[in-house]
Amino acid sequence: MSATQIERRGPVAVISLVNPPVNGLGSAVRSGLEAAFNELLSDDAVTGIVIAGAGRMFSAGADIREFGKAPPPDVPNLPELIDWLEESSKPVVAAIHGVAAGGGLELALGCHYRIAAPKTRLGLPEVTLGILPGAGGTQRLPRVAGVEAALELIVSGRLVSEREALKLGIVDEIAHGDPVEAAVAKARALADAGTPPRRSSARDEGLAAARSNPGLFDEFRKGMAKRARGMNAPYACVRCIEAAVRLPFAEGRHFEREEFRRLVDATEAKAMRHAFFAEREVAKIPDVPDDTPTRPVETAGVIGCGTMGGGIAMVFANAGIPVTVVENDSAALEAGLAKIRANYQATVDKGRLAQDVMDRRMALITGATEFEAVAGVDFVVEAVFEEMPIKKQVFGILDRVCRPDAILATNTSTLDVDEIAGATGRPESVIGTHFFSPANVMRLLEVVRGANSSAGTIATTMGLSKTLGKVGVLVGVCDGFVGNRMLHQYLREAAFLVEEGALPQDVDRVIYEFGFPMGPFAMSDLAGNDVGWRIRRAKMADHPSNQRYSGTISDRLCERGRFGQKTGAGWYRYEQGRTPVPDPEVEALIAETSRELGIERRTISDQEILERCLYPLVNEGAKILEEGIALRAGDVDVVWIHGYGFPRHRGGPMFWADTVGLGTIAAAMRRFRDEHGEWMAPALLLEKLASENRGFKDL
Ligand code: TC6
Repeated sequence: MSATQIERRGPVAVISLVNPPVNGLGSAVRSGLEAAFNELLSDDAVTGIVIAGAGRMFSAGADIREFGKAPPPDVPNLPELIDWLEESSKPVVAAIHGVAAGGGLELALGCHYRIAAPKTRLGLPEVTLGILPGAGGTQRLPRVAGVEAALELIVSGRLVSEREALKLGIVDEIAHGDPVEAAVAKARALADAGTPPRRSSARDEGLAAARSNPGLFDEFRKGMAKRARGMNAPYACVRCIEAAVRLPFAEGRHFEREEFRRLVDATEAKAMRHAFFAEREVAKIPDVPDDTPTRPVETAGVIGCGTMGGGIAMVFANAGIPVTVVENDSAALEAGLAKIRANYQATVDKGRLAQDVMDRRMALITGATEFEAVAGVDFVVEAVFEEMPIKKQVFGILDRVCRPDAILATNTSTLDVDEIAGATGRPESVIGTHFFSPANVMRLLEVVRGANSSAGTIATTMGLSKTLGKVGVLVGVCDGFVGNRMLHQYLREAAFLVEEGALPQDVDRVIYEFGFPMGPFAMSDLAGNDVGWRIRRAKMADHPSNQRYSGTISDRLCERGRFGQKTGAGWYRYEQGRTPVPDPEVEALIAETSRELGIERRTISDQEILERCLYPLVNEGAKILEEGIALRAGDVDVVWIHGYGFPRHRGGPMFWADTVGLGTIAAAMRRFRDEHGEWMAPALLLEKLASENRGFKDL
């Protein structure tokens, strides 16, 4: 089937893009458009043209899979096609439904008039792929919607609703019936009236305000500096919009093209493309085919209404799934429900949630103090204390009271899912769902596959994660699963660096500059240092006496009540809210501890900080792949991007490791092992790939 189709409706021709699932504007579509324009622009019987998308949407833009590959000969590029279309003397109308993103919206901006269906999302998200709207988007959008709106939309990559697009002038009309029919009628009316085509490239009104406000761009750059640190694409977007104001259209388009070319093959764009595809690949599980029968999840239960349980209940309610929360007694239940209400209320107060939406969500949450209340639900998540005997007891009860086909999930972050499943007579229906805190905010969900979890249980849980708006990543059973197991390496080395000579603020600065939202010490202060303290004390007996202990300073901080932000002091002091302030008392404690441990403090370079924190983390990722705990290197990357703030523009730890070179990392790990101890020994997989000159991407 051709990638474009032409249908004549009287004197108006409708060109449909036909490239499922998202009508990506790949070479076949572009060839089809070229042939269609050739045919229709020279056909005197055609007085107007409509461009529409077949299937679910108008178009999700350029075919991302084609980036980095040479296009086949004789296929026109998208910017040229759009310019050609815009030049048409016949009216061209876009009939937009579903999504018009990236090149899809750029194509529509090349049309003379745009009609959108209700529930359409439009935008230029190229920046999220490390590139810019290189098919005229940075030149046409500011002319159509104004410079300030264009800056905000292009630099954030945000998609807007058709209503917001109408307000911004991006679409001209919202269709209440079939958008194609409305577009055909419009094209016909424009042709009949002989209205000259209104070309976005020739519009000037959107640029006028910026011309009289030359400081606008510097101001905008200042505002985005924090969010865009370490990235090139957002700045290139701004430069192009600046060029739109400064230069005639054709020169601006040329400028945009050059900037686009520089970005598209750079590591930043490759990393973000990798992240885009890895986020979608996580849903594919080799031994759980797409057609595995799943069971519908229409009702849910959550056992435990503490911080995690309450957050998980909100996740279900936010997705419109009625959820019953069970607590031990009515006091705990009331406290848990009150916390949920307060959480929603805070969002309403910030203007980010409508009161009636909050009310509807609260109405979906029912409290109970008896397990029987979840007897009829489809999916139960247990979120009680992290202690095996309690978990086993809860699962024993759930097994007894819940319907035989219900799925029983545990939110454990450290315990053995198989042992928990063993407390039931239905281990095939037991699975781990490791939510990250705050559960209603964090997008990552580690779905922990037990030895006996059935394909149906896995498929249902992975499908549910999508319904819940989460990125579900399937992982195997081991201590800490994927994320926390790797985190342990990172936190341990950060602590050692401080014992050896760095200060918390040095380590945090290096990690922040690398692109994480915060460094390990600021993060520990946010999460609460007492959490790790409790775990360390519980595991103290297991700590090998010949292995260096990383908790000394943190233990001492906790002994002084320095639990972090919540006590106003931790690794830092917190005088005004959440801003960490380096504390001489902590520095004295650190110096004293180093002395006691017999460590002579030394100057530690930023490069060493980065390598010591991140290479062992990558090394653990290699072990995780070796053991089959994660299915693919990309899955590990998705865990770290969505659960721990690993900078997306670096593609996740495994992708980043490939860009550093596995030979370099393996050599550094060998050196660390020799200097520090066996725990730093390179993983076999890392050594193997390095010796073969391959990367994780080649697995
Ligand atoms: C651009 O336009 C640059 C222009 C300048 C040029 C000079 N290309 O996300 P889903 C695949 S850059 C290729 O699950 P949804 C996706 O991998 C582009 N493939 O669907 C998946 O494949 P799988 C700017 C694409 O309904 C399948 O389609 N545009 C593309 O949840 C379904 O995708 C964007 O950044 C693509 N452009 O969400 C928009 N898009 O089944 C990117 C999707 O083999 N796309 N696929 O795994 C999206 O944000 C979303 O796909 C969506 C639909 C919101 C359009």
